Amino acid sequence: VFAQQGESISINQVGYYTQGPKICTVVEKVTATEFFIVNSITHDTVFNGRLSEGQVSKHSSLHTKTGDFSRLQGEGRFYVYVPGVGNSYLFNIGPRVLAPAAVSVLKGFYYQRVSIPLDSPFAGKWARKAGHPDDKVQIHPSAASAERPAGSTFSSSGGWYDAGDYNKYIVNSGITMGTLFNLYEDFPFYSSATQYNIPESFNGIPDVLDEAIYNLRWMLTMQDPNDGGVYHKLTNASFDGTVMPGVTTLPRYFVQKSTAATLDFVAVTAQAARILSKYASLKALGDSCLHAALFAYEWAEMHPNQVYNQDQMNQQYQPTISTGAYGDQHLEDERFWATAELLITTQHERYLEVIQQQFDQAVTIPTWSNVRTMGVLSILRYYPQRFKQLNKKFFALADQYVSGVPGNAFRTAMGLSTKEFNWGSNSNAANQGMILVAAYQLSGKQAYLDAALSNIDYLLGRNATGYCFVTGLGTKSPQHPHHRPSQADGIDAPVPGLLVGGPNPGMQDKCSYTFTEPERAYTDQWCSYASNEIAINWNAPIVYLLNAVEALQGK
Ligand code: 9MR
Repeated sequence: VFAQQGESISINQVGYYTQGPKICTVVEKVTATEFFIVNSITHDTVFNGRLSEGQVSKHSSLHTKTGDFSRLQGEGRFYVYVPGVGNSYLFNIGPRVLAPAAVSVLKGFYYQRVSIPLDSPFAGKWARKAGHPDDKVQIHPSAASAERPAGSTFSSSGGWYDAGDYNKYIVNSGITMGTLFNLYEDFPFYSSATQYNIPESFNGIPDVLDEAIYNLRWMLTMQDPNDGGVYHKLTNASFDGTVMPGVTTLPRYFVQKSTAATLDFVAVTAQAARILSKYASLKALGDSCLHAALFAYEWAEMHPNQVYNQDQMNQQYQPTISTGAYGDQHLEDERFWATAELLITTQHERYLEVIQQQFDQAVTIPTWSNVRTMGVLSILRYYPQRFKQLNKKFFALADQYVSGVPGNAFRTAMGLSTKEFNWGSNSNAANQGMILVAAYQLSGKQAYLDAALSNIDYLLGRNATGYCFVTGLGTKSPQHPHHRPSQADGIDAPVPGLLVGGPNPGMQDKCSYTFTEPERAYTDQWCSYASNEIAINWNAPIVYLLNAVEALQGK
């Protein structure tokens, strides 16, 4: 009876807040009408409840029933028992139940650091040598200028590896940094009080900023000091093999400048400038960030439409580059975000003219290619009442997410539309959570926070795959992420604290998937870069979300 089974009952495998909503999902066509919550140590049945009517999920053929045990407020470790089905995995109930998970996902960034060794006091068994030094990066012919001819080399050390590969992409760094900075700006007190055991802990600066600064210093080196433009990426010509960081010594290149990268860079450095200036020891860096932002903005004004088109570039220049493109034809959203951050940091109202034109556009989920909502979030943070139209558009999106929860087979905001199940779908769930937290902060309405928590439940196991999608957390989590260090390090457990991409019916990697329906198209295999890779822009919103809800518990 007490055997652990798990598979047919989906739960948040980490845990539920004592005072929060608590839901489990039976993922099977069952006749059972009741469920029980059992204490895993005493085996006392501490709660019994009725299962909902069965339903078929919108995004697969799965039949589900829902059990709501929100009224159970005891603390401890429990499992769900459903007669005729079995037991769920174990989960906790407690007041700060997500704190370790919140720490773990931020620590995930530390493990992505490129040019310094990860020492065992911080990295534990995943300690490793420094990765790519990137001290002699070549100007690719596509990026050549009179001052910086092709083949000339410059240092561009540090930063985070983007994902399971070993390249560094400004566009994707942009949204990632903005998201981490948002955590700091929304919860400065919590951020200052929370430590993650990184080398800079105890230096008087919040760890989340220390971590972000490691990447910020790299980003600054991606700006051409001669004209202010920013290189789109720093990359190998083609992806490295499955080796540890720092093993390969193939040439690394700065490729052509792009408007998207430059505007993302503006947004990040402008936001950094106002944050860092609060700390005496960071004031100098903050000043440099502001200068860099203004210089980059000038470049972007002079080059409003320099799209990064890798295929076109490859027809013109050698060596051809086959790594992640992060190409983006639509630059109005980058312009909006960059200008919004400049407005807030400098208070120059002339920036307002640029962004005001977009205030009545629909607010959408942030992605690396559409960062407009990053600007919206910052504006709402600093001017919560000033632009009514923008508020209206913002809440329209948050309300949509809330309204989707009751009908969803897993009672999550994730899954309003099947389109959300795309490459990196888990970042959609996390970014929706970030929007919902902001809606809660602005309105004080509990429904937004509850919906945000529902997406945490989704990411940590209450979903159609039964996986807790963060490495190292829960009972059943990815063991074979498409993450070169995890695959090459000879350690069984993958590097912890990393959110995998998640269900993606596109299945572009051509791995063999057991299930192919939108919400189930996930496979825990190394080959699956389209569903099982990790990436900094996916980790950042779960860092935001888990830390935000922890911060709100303390209130
Ligand atoms: O996250 C990116 C996704 O939106 C794209 O559809 C996909 C294909 O272009 O690329 C993803 O980003 C990858 C990047 O190109 C290279 N590093 C790994 C990233 C995550 O898979």
